[in-house]
Amino acid sequence: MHSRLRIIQGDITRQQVDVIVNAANSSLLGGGGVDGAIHRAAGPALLAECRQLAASRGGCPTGEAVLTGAGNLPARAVIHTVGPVWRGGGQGEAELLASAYNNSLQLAAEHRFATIAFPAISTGIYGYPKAAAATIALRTISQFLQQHDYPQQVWLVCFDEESYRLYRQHSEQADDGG
Ligand code: AR6
Repeated sequence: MHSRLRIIQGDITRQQVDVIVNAANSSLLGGGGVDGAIHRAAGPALLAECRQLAASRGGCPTGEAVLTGAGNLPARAVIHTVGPVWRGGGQGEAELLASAYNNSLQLAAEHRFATIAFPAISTGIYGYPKAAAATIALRTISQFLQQHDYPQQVWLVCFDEESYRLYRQHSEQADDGG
């Protein structure tokens, strides 16, 4: 695993980083899971900004990412990305999940954010198998870090113990060349 990548367990809304990533949906108008938690913690200013973006650009396609302010969150900004809904793996899900990570990292690099925190995109309501998603997240982030100076630190924030253990396990396998 890349030395600028860290895996932690916790609540992404509480992380003291420059920017946190939201696992949003294409409407950008909020939802459950981490999206709901981020909107609750950020307050109404975030939803107002998302509504404006939704109206001006018609939301956010799967695999892409948009930037907003962070309302009451400790972070300075939020990147909203849309992961794929799992439909069995034959609908381009892996490429779309990698794009969600890549486009979020690209946006963070463009804005020179030093630190960014990601949730495990698509692994909740969207049903992406956690182990497969962990492999893609770790590989995509590591490759990006090899090629870019920004962001300087990436945190993968696992909400539950099971995800945390799985991500740790996969990062160790990657270190072993597996
Ligand atoms: N901090 C970190 N991770 C969290 C938190 C939190 N506070 N809360 C949940 N997770 P999900 P998706 C984890 O369902 O699968 C929404 O309705 C959770 O355990 O939030 O991409 C959107 O509007 C899981 O591992 O996102 C979309 O409609 C991971 O975050 C849809 O859900 C992602 O789970 C997106 O589904």
